Amino acid sequence: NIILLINSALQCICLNGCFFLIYFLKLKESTRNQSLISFKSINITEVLIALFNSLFTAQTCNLSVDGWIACHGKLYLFNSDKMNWSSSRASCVSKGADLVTITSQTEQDFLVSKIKQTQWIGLSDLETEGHWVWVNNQTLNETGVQFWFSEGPTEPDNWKKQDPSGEDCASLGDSNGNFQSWFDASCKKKKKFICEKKLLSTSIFGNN
Ligand SMILES: *[C@@H]1O[C@H](CO)[C@@H](O)[C@H](O)[C@H]1NC(C)=O
Ligand SMILES: *[C@@H]1O[C@H](CO)[C@@H](O)[C@H](O)[C@H]1NC(C)=O
Ligand SMILES: *[C@@H]1O[C@H](CO)[C@@H](O)[C@H](O)[C@H]1NC(C)=O
Ligand SMILES: *[C@@H]1O[C@H](CO)[C@@H](O)[C@H](O)[C@H]1NC(C)=O
Ligand SMILES: *[C@@H]1O[C@H](CO)[C@@H](O)[C@H](O)[C@H]1NC(C)=O
Ligand SMILES: [Ca+2]
Ligand SMILES: [Ca+2]
Repeated sequence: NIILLINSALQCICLNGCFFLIYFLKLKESTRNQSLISFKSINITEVLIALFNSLFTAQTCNLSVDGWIACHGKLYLFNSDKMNWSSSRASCVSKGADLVTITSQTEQDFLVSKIKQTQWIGLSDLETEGHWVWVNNQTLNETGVQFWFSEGPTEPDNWKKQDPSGEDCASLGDSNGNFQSWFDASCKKKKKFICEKKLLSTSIFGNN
């Protein structure tokens, strides 16, 4: 895990215009000039913080860590296996993650830019029909953003023609190429899915 992290940090440094190299060169230069900063004063904690900051603030959001894409302090995995919603969630959990929660326009735009097919997200109304809850138990009111399909027949519609038990799981995109919006679908359907985990909690302080 640490090696992956260092790898991604190095990748990040390069993509960020080698700010770090500059940082070190400046440091060396100032040592030569006998300024206040001496080589002794390098604080490894601060160096690490700077590394991770550069990883977080990466604007490209396409830095890959062992298949996971780093973006604003989170890691996303776009799974190409197709599973039903609960198996998709279990697969994410087995990787120390969970299905993705979408909590901002920025996050929605990032995910939309990455997909070419419908994907399960971590939103369902399995417990109470019509009451949509994220896998972290946050409601749509709490997160303050929602991107249900609203052109033509609006979603969620709990459509019962295919599955009489209705539609209790949410996907980003449908099979008709509407990747900008959310749709409710039968939880039994097999779809690709997106996992999400926090970068810091798993990589630095993590249990694995
Ligand atoms: C290194 O930097 C951290 C964060 O700024 C600080 O808490 C810590 O005391 C510093 N350590 C040393 C040895 O200066
Ligand atoms: C990252 O994404 C940007 C725009 O989406 C693209 O121009 C760039 O080539 C990508 N970089 C890598 C390393 O994939
Ligand atoms: C969400 O709620 C369920 C049941 O109420 C609980 O088992 C679970 O631990 C909660 N999850 C989180 C992330 O709080
Ligand atoms: C969300 O907020 C709206 C408007 O404030 C309210 O009518 C609705 O009952 C709330 N829904 C939930 C699930 O709390
Ligand atoms: C999801 O798929 C798993 C594995 O194939 C199966 O055991 C489970 O019953 C399915 N659940 C639903 C709701 O379709
Ligand atoms: Ca439903
Ligand atoms: Ca629907």
